[in-house]
Amino acid sequence: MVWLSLFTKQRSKQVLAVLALAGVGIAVTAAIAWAEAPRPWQLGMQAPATPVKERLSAFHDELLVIIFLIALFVLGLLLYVIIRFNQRRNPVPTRTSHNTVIEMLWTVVPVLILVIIAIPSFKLMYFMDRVPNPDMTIKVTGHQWYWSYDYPDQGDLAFDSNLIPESDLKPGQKRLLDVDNPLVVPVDTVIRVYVTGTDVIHSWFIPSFGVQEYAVIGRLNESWMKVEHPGVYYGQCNQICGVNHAFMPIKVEAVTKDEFQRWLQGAKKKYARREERGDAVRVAATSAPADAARLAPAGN
Ligand SMILES: [Cu+2]
Repeated sequence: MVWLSLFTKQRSKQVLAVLALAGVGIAVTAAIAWAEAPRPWQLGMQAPATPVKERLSAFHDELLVIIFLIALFVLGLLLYVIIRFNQRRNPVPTRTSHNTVIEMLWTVVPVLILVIIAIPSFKLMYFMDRVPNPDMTIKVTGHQWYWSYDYPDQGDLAFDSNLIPESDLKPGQKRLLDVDNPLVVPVDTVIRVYVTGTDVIHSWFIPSFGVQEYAVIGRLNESWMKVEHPGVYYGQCNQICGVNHAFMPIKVEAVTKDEFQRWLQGAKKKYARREERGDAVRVAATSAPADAARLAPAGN
Protein backbone atom coordinates (compact mmCIF):
# COMPACT_ATOMS: atom_id res chain seq x y z
CA MET A 1 0.00 0.00 0.00
CA VAL A 2 3.06 2.26 0.34
CA TRP A 3 3.33 2.73 -3.41
CA LEU A 4 -0.33 3.71 -3.48
CA SER A 5 0.11 6.49 -0.94
CA LEU A 6 3.25 7.64 -2.78
CA PHE A 7 1.30 7.65 -5.99
CA THR A 8 -1.55 9.69 -4.54
CA LYS A 9 0.86 12.17 -2.96
CA GLN A 10 2.63 12.70 -6.24
CA ARG A 11 -0.65 12.77 -8.06
CA SER A 12 -2.11 15.43 -5.77
CA LYS A 13 1.05 17.52 -6.25
CA GLN A 14 0.56 17.27 -10.01
CA VAL A 15 -3.08 18.22 -9.74
CA LEU A 16 -2.18 21.23 -7.59
CA ALA A 17 0.45 22.33 -10.09
CA VAL A 18 -2.01 22.05 -12.97
CA LEU A 19 -4.63 24.00 -11.03
CA ALA A 20 -2.12 26.73 -10.17
CA LEU A 21 -1.03 26.98 -13.81
CA ALA A 22 -4.65 27.13 -14.94
CA GLY A 23 -5.34 29.89 -12.39
CA VAL A 24 -2.39 31.94 -13.62
CA GLY A 25 -3.43 31.36 -17.23
CA ILE A 26 -6.98 32.52 -16.58
CA ALA A 27 -5.78 35.61 -14.71
CA VAL A 28 -3.34 36.53 -17.50
CA THR A 29 -5.82 36.07 -20.36
CA ALA A 30 -8.49 37.96 -18.43
CA ALA A 31 -6.07 40.86 -17.94
CA ILE A 32 -4.80 41.10 -21.52
CA ALA A 33 -7.61 40.22 -23.81
CA TRP A 34 -10.76 42.25 -24.02
CA ALA A 35 -11.98 39.85 -26.65
CA GLU A 36 -15.28 38.70 -25.38
CA ALA A 37 -16.73 35.60 -26.89
CA PRO A 38 -18.17 32.40 -25.51
CA ARG A 39 -15.42 29.99 -24.46
CA PRO A 40 -15.44 26.21 -24.05
CA TRP A 41 -16.28 25.23 -20.48
CA GLN A 42 -17.11 28.82 -19.63
CA LEU A 43 -18.70 29.42 -16.25
CA GLY A 44 -20.64 32.58 -15.58
CA MET A 45 -21.25 35.45 -17.94
CA GLN A 46 -18.89 37.26 -20.28
CA ALA A 47 -16.93 40.11 -18.70
CA PRO A 48 -18.78 43.43 -18.81
CA ALA A 49 -17.56 46.14 -21.21
CA THR A 50 -20.27 48.79 -20.74
CA PRO A 51 -21.82 50.51 -17.69
CA VAL A 52 -25.11 48.71 -18.43
CA LYS A 53 -23.50 45.28 -18.37
CA GLU A 54 -21.53 46.16 -15.23
CA ARG A 55 -24.79 46.90 -13.46
CA LEU A 56 -26.44 43.81 -14.89
CA SER A 57 -23.58 41.64 -13.61
CA ALA A 58 -23.66 43.31 -10.20
CA PHE A 59 -27.42 42.82 -9.97
CA HIS A 60 -27.00 39.19 -10.98
CA ASP A 61 -24.46 38.71 -8.17
CA GLU A 62 -26.76 40.38 -5.62
CA LEU A 63 -29.59 38.07 -6.64
CA LEU A 64 -27.27 35.10 -6.32
CA VAL A 65 -26.63 36.00 -2.67
CA ILE A 66 -30.36 36.38 -1.95
CA ILE A 67 -31.20 33.10 -3.69
CA PHE A 68 -28.39 31.34 -1.83
CA LEU A 69 -29.65 32.59 1.56
CA ILE A 70 -33.24 31.57 0.76
CA ALA A 71 -32.14 28.10 -0.38
CA LEU A 72 -30.02 27.74 2.76
CA PHE A 73 -32.94 28.75 4.98
CA VAL A 74 -35.35 26.31 3.30
CA LEU A 75 -32.76 23.54 3.48
CA GLY A 76 -32.32 24.27 7.21
CA LEU A 77 -36.08 24.07 7.80
CA LEU A 78 -36.29 20.80 5.89
CA LEU A 79 -33.41 19.24 7.81
CA TYR A 80 -34.95 20.40 11.09
CA VAL A 81 -38.28 18.78 10.22
CA ILE A 82 -36.63 15.59 9.00
CA ILE A 83 -34.54 15.21 12.16
CA ARG A 84 -36.82 16.59 14.85
CA PHE A 85 -40.19 15.37 13.64
CA ASN A 86 -39.48 11.99 12.07
CA GLN A 87 -41.65 9.01 13.01
CA ARG A 88 -39.22 7.65 15.59
CA ARG A 89 -38.69 10.88 17.48
CA ASN A 90 -42.21 12.17 17.18
CA PRO A 91 -44.57 9.18 16.98
CA VAL A 92 -47.72 11.19 17.87
CA PRO A 93 -47.91 14.31 15.65
CA THR A 94 -49.85 17.36 16.81
CA ARG A 95 -53.15 18.18 15.12
CA THR A 96 -52.38 21.91 14.85
CA SER A 97 -53.56 23.20 11.46
CA HIS A 98 -53.43 27.01 11.67
CA ASN A 99 -51.10 29.61 13.09
CA THR A 100 -52.03 33.15 12.15
CA VAL A 101 -48.65 34.68 13.01
CA ILE A 102 -46.66 32.20 10.94
CA GLU A 103 -49.08 32.48 8.02
CA MET A 104 -48.78 36.27 8.07
CA LEU A 105 -45.00 35.96 8.20
CA TRP A 106 -44.69 33.58 5.26
CA THR A 107 -46.81 35.90 3.19
CA VAL A 108 -45.28 39.22 4.20
CA VAL A 109 -41.61 38.21 4.25
CA PRO A 110 -41.55 36.92 0.62
CA VAL A 111 -43.42 40.07 -0.48
CA LEU A 112 -40.76 42.19 1.25
CA ILE A 113 -38.00 40.19 -0.42
CA LEU A 114 -39.65 40.74 -3.83
CA VAL A 115 -39.96 44.48 -3.15
CA ILE A 116 -36.29 44.62 -2.15
CA ILE A 117 -35.42 42.92 -5.46
CA ALA A 118 -37.85 45.04 -7.49
CA ILE A 119 -36.38 48.42 -6.52
CA PRO A 120 -32.88 47.94 -8.00
CA SER A 121 -34.40 45.93 -10.86
CA PHE A 122 -36.64 48.83 -11.97
CA LYS A 123 -33.83 51.33 -11.50
CA LEU A 124 -31.65 49.24 -13.79
CA MET A 125 -34.43 48.86 -16.37
CA TYR A 126 -34.81 52.63 -16.64
CA PHE A 127 -31.04 53.07 -16.76
CA MET A 128 -30.89 50.66 -19.72
CA ASP A 129 -33.89 52.23 -21.41
CA ARG A 130 -32.85 55.89 -21.57
CA VAL A 131 -30.00 56.92 -23.83
CA PRO A 132 -28.01 59.54 -21.87
CA ASN A 133 -27.06 62.32 -24.36
CA PRO A 134 -25.86 60.21 -27.28
CA ASP A 135 -22.66 61.28 -29.07
CA MET A 136 -23.46 59.23 -32.15
CA THR A 137 -26.05 56.89 -33.61
CA ILE A 138 -25.80 53.60 -35.40
CA LYS A 139 -28.67 51.76 -37.03
CA VAL A 140 -28.67 47.99 -37.03
CA THR A 141 -30.89 46.16 -39.51
CA GLY A 142 -31.55 42.44 -39.27
CA HIS A 143 -32.01 40.50 -42.47
CA GLN A 144 -32.37 36.80 -43.27
CA TRP A 145 -29.49 36.09 -42.54
CA TYR A 146 -27.04 38.89 -41.99
CA TRP A 147 -26.83 42.29 -40.36
CA SER A 148 -26.37 45.66 -41.96
CA TYR A 149 -25.02 48.71 -40.17
CA ASP A 150 -25.70 52.38 -40.90
CA TYR A 151 -23.87 55.36 -39.44
CA PRO A 152 -26.40 58.11 -40.21
CA ASP A 153 -24.38 60.88 -38.56
CA GLN A 154 -21.04 59.82 -40.08
CA GLY A 155 -21.75 60.70 -43.68
CA ASP A 156 -24.41 58.02 -44.17
CA LEU A 157 -21.90 55.22 -44.10
CA ALA A 158 -23.58 51.83 -44.50
CA PHE A 159 -22.48 48.26 -45.08
CA ASP A 160 -23.48 44.63 -44.68
CA SER A 161 -21.91 42.22 -42.24
CA ASN A 162 -21.84 38.57 -43.27
CA LEU A 163 -20.59 35.43 -41.62
CA ILE A 164 -17.25 34.07 -42.83
CA PRO A 165 -17.98 30.52 -43.94
CA GLU A 166 -16.01 27.78 -42.24
CA SER A 167 -14.04 26.98 -45.40
CA ASP A 168 -12.76 30.59 -45.66
CA LEU A 169 -11.68 31.00 -42.04
CA LYS A 170 -8.13 32.24 -41.51
CA PRO A 171 -6.11 31.13 -38.47
CA GLY A 172 -7.36 32.89 -35.34
CA GLN A 173 -10.80 33.62 -36.72
CA LYS A 174 -13.67 32.24 -34.77
CA ARG A 175 -15.99 29.71 -36.37
CA LEU A 176 -19.61 30.94 -36.59
CA LEU A 177 -18.60 34.24 -34.93
CA ASP A 178 -16.29 36.11 -37.28
CA VAL A 179 -17.73 38.29 -40.03
CA ASP A 180 -16.38 39.99 -43.15
CA ASN A 181 -17.26 43.54 -42.08
CA PRO A 182 -17.46 44.03 -38.32
CA LEU A 183 -19.24 46.95 -36.72
CA VAL A 184 -16.56 49.42 -35.61
CA VAL A 185 -17.31 51.81 -32.75
CA PRO A 186 -15.26 54.28 -30.73
CA VAL A 187 -14.75 53.67 -27.01
CA ASP A 188 -15.91 56.10 -24.31
CA THR A 189 -18.68 57.31 -26.58
CA VAL A 190 -22.37 57.10 -25.81
CA ILE A 191 -23.82 55.37 -28.85
CA ARG A 192 -27.51 55.26 -29.53
CA VAL A 193 -28.38 51.97 -31.24
CA TYR A 194 -31.47 51.79 -33.41
CA VAL A 195 -32.50 48.27 -34.28
CA THR A 196 -34.93 47.29 -36.99
CA GLY A 197 -35.56 44.45 -39.43
CA THR A 198 -36.62 43.81 -43.01
CA ASP A 199 -38.13 40.33 -43.01
CA VAL A 200 -38.67 38.39 -39.80
CA ILE A 201 -37.92 39.19 -36.17
CA HIS A 202 -34.24 39.03 -35.27
CA SER A 203 -32.50 40.13 -32.10
CA TRP A 204 -29.21 42.00 -31.84
CA PHE A 205 -27.51 40.60 -28.79
CA ILE A 206 -24.03 41.32 -27.46
CA PRO A 207 -23.57 39.71 -24.05
CA SER A 208 -20.67 41.83 -22.81
CA PHE A 209 -22.51 45.08 -23.70
CA GLY A 210 -25.77 44.07 -22.01
CA VAL A 211 -27.51 45.00 -25.26
CA GLN A 212 -30.31 42.83 -26.57
CA GLU A 213 -32.83 44.44 -28.83
CA TYR A 214 -35.47 42.94 -31.10
CA ALA A 215 -35.19 43.76 -34.80
CA VAL A 216 -38.82 44.06 -35.83
CA ILE A 217 -40.03 44.97 -39.33
CA GLY A 218 -41.45 48.50 -39.43
CA ARG A 219 -40.36 49.34 -35.90
CA LEU A 220 -37.34 51.23 -34.63
CA ASN A 221 -36.23 49.87 -31.28
CA GLU A 222 -33.67 51.76 -29.28
CA SER A 223 -30.83 50.77 -27.04
CA TRP A 224 -27.48 52.28 -26.12
CA MET A 225 -23.94 51.37 -25.27
CA LYS A 226 -20.78 53.02 -24.08
CA VAL A 227 -17.90 50.63 -24.60
CA GLU A 228 -15.23 51.20 -21.99
CA HIS A 229 -12.33 49.09 -23.26
CA PRO A 230 -10.97 48.74 -26.80
CA GLY A 231 -11.38 45.16 -27.95
CA VAL A 232 -13.34 42.72 -30.02
CA TYR A 233 -16.74 41.64 -28.85
CA TYR A 234 -18.92 38.94 -30.29
CA GLY A 235 -22.64 38.42 -30.22
CA GLN A 236 -25.31 36.52 -32.09
CA CYS A 237 -28.85 36.86 -33.30
CA ASN A 238 -30.79 35.39 -30.42
CA GLN A 239 -34.28 35.31 -31.83
CA ILE A 240 -35.01 32.14 -33.81
CA CYS A 241 -35.39 33.68 -37.26
CA GLY A 242 -35.22 30.84 -39.74
CA VAL A 243 -33.00 28.17 -41.16
CA ASN A 244 -29.79 30.25 -41.01
CA HIS A 245 -30.44 31.73 -37.59
CA ALA A 246 -27.14 30.34 -36.30
CA PHE A 247 -25.19 31.97 -39.13
CA MET A 248 -25.70 35.69 -38.55
CA PRO A 249 -23.17 36.52 -35.84
CA ILE A 250 -22.25 39.98 -34.63
CA LYS A 251 -18.70 41.23 -34.34
CA VAL A 252 -17.96 44.61 -32.82
CA GLU A 253 -14.53 46.18 -32.80
CA ALA A 254 -14.22 48.91 -30.21
CA VAL A 255 -11.31 51.22 -31.02
CA THR A 256 -10.01 54.52 -29.68
CA LYS A 257 -11.60 57.71 -31.01
CA ASP A 258 -8.57 58.49 -33.21
CA GLU A 259 -8.53 55.01 -34.68
CA PHE A 260 -12.25 55.29 -35.32
CA GLN A 261 -11.78 58.51 -37.34
CA ARG A 262 -9.06 56.82 -39.36
CA TRP A 263 -11.24 53.77 -39.95
CA LEU A 264 -14.09 56.07 -41.01
CA GLN A 265 -11.99 57.60 -43.80
CA GLY A 266 -11.13 54.18 -45.21
CA ALA A 267 -14.62 52.78 -44.69
CA LYS A 268 -16.26 55.61 -46.63
CA LYS A 269 -14.21 54.66 -49.68
CA LYS A 270 -14.48 50.92 -49.15
CA TYR A 271 -18.25 50.86 -48.78
CA ALA A 272 -19.09 53.64 -51.24
CA ARG A 273 -19.81 51.14 -54.00
CA ARG A 274 -22.68 49.58 -52.09
CA GLU A 275 -24.44 52.93 -51.81
CA GLU A 276 -24.27 53.46 -55.57
CA ARG A 277 -25.75 50.01 -56.09
CA GLY A 278 -28.81 50.86 -54.01
CA ASP A 279 -30.81 48.95 -51.44
CA ALA A 280 -33.41 47.45 -53.78
CA VAL A 281 -30.80 45.39 -55.54
CA ARG A 282 -29.28 44.29 -52.26
CA VAL A 283 -32.60 42.89 -51.05
CA ALA A 284 -33.08 41.08 -54.34
CA ALA A 285 -29.57 39.72 -54.04
CA THR A 286 -30.31 38.11 -50.71
CA SER A 287 -33.54 36.45 -51.74
CA ALA A 288 -32.46 35.22 -55.17
CA PRO A 289 -28.77 35.45 -55.99
CA ALA A 290 -29.27 34.26 -59.60
CA ASP A 291 -31.91 36.90 -60.31
CA ALA A 292 -29.85 39.61 -58.68
CA ALA A 293 -27.15 39.23 -61.28
CA ARG A 294 -29.73 39.85 -63.96
CA LEU A 295 -31.30 42.79 -62.12
CA ALA A 296 -28.10 44.56 -61.12
CA PRO A 297 -27.41 46.42 -64.40
CA ALA A 298 -30.90 47.96 -64.28
CA GLY A 299 -29.32 50.76 -62.24
CA ASN A 300 -31.55 51.21 -59.23
CU1 LIG B 1 -31.83 36.40 -36.87
